[in-house]
Amino acid sequence: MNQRNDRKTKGVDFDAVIVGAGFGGLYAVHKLRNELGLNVRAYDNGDDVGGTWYWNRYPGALSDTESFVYRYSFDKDLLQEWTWKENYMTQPEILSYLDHVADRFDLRRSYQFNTKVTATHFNEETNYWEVITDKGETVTAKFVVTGLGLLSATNVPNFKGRETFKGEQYHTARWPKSGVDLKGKRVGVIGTGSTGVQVIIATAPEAKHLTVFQRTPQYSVPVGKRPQSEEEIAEIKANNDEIWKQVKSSAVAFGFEESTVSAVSVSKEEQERVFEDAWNKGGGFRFMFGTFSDIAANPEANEAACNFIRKKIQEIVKDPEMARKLTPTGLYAKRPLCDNGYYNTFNRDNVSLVDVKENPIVEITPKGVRTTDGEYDLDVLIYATGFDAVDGNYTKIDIRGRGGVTMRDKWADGPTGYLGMTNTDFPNLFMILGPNGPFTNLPPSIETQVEWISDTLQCMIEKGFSTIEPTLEAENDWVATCRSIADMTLFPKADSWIFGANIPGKKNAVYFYLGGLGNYRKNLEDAGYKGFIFD
Ligand code: N01
Repeated sequence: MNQRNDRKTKGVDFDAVIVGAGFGGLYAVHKLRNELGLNVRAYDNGDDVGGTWYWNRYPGALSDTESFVYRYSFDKDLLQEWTWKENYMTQPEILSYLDHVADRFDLRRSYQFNTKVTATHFNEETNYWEVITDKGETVTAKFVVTGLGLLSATNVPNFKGRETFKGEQYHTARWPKSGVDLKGKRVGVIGTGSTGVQVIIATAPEAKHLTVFQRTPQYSVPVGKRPQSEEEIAEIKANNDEIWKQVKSSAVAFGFEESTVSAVSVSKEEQERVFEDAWNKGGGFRFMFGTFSDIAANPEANEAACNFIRKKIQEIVKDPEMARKLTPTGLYAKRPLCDNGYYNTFNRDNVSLVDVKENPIVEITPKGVRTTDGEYDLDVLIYATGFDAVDGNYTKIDIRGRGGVTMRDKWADGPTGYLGMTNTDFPNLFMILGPNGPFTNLPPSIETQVEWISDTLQCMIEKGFSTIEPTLEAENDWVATCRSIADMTLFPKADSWIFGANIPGKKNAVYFYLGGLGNYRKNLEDAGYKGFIFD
């Protein structure tokens, strides 16, 4: 990086605008304002902090990452003072953690809540971004940092007659703050992904009757939620340095050692023993990555894991027809699910399962859901139908870079992001969890990216640069790297949001760097600022 002293500083409202008040946005405010001393304005559409955990208030919402690593690691005192009760945290607990972080670092005063950023345009004359909100305000900033989350643009399938339903209907990620009374009601849930599984388990004991509309069954293993004793927590806190060192050098960053043993190198009995042990310990990522090294890469190893889970489903679910419908037949190659009694829920008398692949949904009626085999009367309909992930959060905003090029156009063939954070033609725009970033337990990846962004800004300020932008060549190379890593796994072979396959008409692309957090961090270190142009 060469020294430059003609940095343009006049007439700008803020050094940086930060969008989002989840894990990413909050940490960015802390780093940029509290540590770098920048003049920062932050926005969030919600009326308070929380991001994903602000919006996803549906019953049963739980992090599927263990409590001790579902947090920030940047502050040793914060790690010591904040505590938890169980090895997994529910949505209200995570929200209160983020609330505490916001108070502790005085982050709220930089936020304008209840405000949507609707557009942001780069002005090539000034090298500033103009940021426009739904409150009619336009501000200018040298840098824009987006912490929009991976999963914030909700997907509500365009079923015929949706607006005619006379009962209540909610997407899980737009659950009312005041809650929804499901007691004694006829409830329907569409969708059986991570969210569906959680909401189904929590709703069944409340509802008079629960009808689950399932299109594709998924493999799920027990989460293994349990109380943690004060001694266990004290031991974790005493070992934080080693824990976070391990997390940041691991692949999935879930706080366990990934296996280096191939499933196909051991006997069937040994496979069974290892799977059983992981089933009893709990955790979806632990089952997929902690048992054997090749479950997500080798079809034979994958099939061994599938068979183990299929057998468990058959053992748990008493009604054979229900068990058949719940048993997946395809690969175990989506983001792995875990649950707190999912299959057992289908042994309840008040729960029924409708296979909407066999009998597709025809329409939503004033009374409920009509499939090709009949009408299901409902009081409440819950859409656990997922998200227009990753780029869906960005293309809702009118983002324009050099020459007025829009992000929507740039990403017409699938979204891209050099190192998962930056884009050619969009100088000084940093995306936390942008396309082609790491696919892991998210807080440690978020910290990694925010720290890189903050270091980069500091470096630019010290050297007097006004813009940073990746070269197209560097961006293309990174996307090719992400593609070749993805192709070494089975993930692209299963239809899921990870490759954009869940949204009709969405381009199937590589949305993530699947090389793991340790390797991602090494890439950032090794790259230095190779592939970037500074001006
Ligand atoms: O969304 P999904 P999700 N007709 O896209 C079905 C994170 N998360 O919200 O599989 C009928 O996985 C769809 O069916 P199919 C986590 O990263 C984390 O559940 O496409 N059904 C599927 O069953 C996760 O991976 C936690 O055939 C339709 C479901 O809706 C990510 O969020 C908790 C349909 C959508 O599943 C997304 O999970 C919850 C239609 N037209 C979520 N359209 C944690 O624990 C869609 N479906 C941290």
